[in-house]
Amino acid sequence: MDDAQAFYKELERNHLVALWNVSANLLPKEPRGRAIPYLWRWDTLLPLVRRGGELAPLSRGAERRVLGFINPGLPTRYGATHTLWAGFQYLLPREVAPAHRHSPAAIRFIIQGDGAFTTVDGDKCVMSRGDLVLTPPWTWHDHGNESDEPMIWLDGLDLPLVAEMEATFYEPFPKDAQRVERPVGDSERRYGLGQLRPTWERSVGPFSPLLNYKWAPTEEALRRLATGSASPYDDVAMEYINPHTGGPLMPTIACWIQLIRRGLRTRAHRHTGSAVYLVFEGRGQSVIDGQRFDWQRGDLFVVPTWAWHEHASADGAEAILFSVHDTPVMQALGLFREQAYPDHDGHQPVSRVFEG
Ligand code: 1HN
Repeated sequence: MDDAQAFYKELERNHLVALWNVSANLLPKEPRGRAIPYLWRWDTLLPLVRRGGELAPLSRGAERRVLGFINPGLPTRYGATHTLWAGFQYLLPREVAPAHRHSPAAIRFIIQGDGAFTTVDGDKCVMSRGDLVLTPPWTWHDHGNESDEPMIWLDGLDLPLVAEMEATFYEPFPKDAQRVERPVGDSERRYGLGQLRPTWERSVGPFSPLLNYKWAPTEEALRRLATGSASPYDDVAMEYINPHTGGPLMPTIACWIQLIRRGLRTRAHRHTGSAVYLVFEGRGQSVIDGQRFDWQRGDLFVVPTWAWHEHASADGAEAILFSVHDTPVMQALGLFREQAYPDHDGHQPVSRVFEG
């Protein structure tokens, strides 16, 4: 063994590294995400969700019937992207998913059904298709289904990020369901119209005090905005806001609702931060890093960090996308960057079509 080899061996034994050997890995020219663009089809998901309903009863220890999306580039991370958990949750008529709380933040976006609820710190939020319900960190939450139909919703959590920060806490509630201690939909009563807020209320932490963003006003806002010009990269895209600040819903999670108008094709851009998209209505396609993903109602796809992406609705059809983003983290840490696709009028050449 020559001197140099002996030196590097000794470094290893002492848990040291020579920066000059690894600096290219530590400082790549630009982010090299391991998460890959991917899509899961509703037609594949629905039968699996239903089989879960037949096979897996809810109990303490198995408190949620959720199929989680695992990014194939990150098989051990339990996330749809490196920062975001996404899953489809299934709740049968008269079932209760027992109350608990945790430090990861969660959102639910209702895909199917009408008449289940989530109680968040004693505030009963009634859920119907298109509603967005928040459970900020460390709030007690249980779900119940008082309707005669199974409910399906998208869960989005900052779980992989919080795990990486080694800040995960969890606690079960002593009973299955919380007592409803306030008028049903209390946060909607106080904040639900969006353009006004009670003068005497102060924000409690950096979380939105509105816990249920109902579909009707969401769609109305989208339709109003759709009558004029919109974003070249996202068309008619709106962010759900914290009524105290006008900022994102939570420090780690932003949510968007987005209309891609009939026959419209956006330009490509890329930015730091990853996102999970649910196709709420319609059909279309996205090109992500040169790969085309054709999608329709109920499909879910992911855009990893720093990936070029552009969206289009199918000929003759509009599309509505709901999405969950980690961009507030990038913004808060001064790491947000954005770049427009420079060539071909802002459109990527398509080199592959996703088959799944
Ligand atoms: C969770 O608590 C819920 O409360 C849903 O409905 C999905 C995924 C990972 C960890 C906790 C819920 C979850 C979760």
